[in-house]
Amino acid sequence: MKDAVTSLIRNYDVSGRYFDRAAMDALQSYFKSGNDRIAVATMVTGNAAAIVKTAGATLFETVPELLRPGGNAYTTRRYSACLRDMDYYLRYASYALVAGDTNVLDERVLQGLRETYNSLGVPIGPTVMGIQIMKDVVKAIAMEAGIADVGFIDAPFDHLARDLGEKNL
Ligand SMILES: CCC1=C(C)/C(=C/C2=NC(=C\c3[nH]c(/C=C4\NC(=O)[C@H](C)[C@H]4CC)c(C)c3CCC(=O)O)/C(CCC(=O)O)=C2C)NC1=O
Repeated sequence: MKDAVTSLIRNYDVSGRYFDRAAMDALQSYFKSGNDRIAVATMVTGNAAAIVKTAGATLFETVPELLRPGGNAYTTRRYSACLRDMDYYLRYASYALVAGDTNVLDERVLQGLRETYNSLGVPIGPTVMGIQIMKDVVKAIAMEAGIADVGFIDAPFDHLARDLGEKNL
């Protein structure tokens, strides 16, 4: 598992280079955003159930077929599995936010996921939509809490969405 610092070290070590200006800038930007990253992770931890619930409600409002007979989230078991998956995405996104790196998502979440989803008929489009909705909810909470630049929150959610979405094409 990698984070912003170990990724950078690895990249420079591969070619036997000392850290240069670009590396120092990257490190500085990571450490400068450190307090905000931890603050957002704390907010996610404290509001995880509510975030998943809100995002799930919005998703099912937008794509009501999911909950109808024939829909993939139809039946209590599959509905719960869907919300559980959203909770996985949120929790791992909070790890990636703190790490400043999306590697944890590749290793712990995305590996083999598309195959599993395809074999169970879990639709990718609405899953990606659910991830994007959670991103918006987390950003709104962070903005409300006074975090000036919430742009760094995009990365883990976009990584999940992109990886799931693209590979399905
Ligand atoms: C931590 C890493 C990790 C992930 C990501 C994960 C996902 C995951 N989601 C699954 C199922 C599922 N996932 C969904 C999700 C949805 N259905 C929809 O219509 C919605 C679009 C969507 C919710 C947003 C559903 C309904 C199932 C059950 C499908 C079935 O059994 O028929 C399964 C199959 C096994 C099971 O049911 O538990 C896995 C492995 N498991 C993991 O360990």
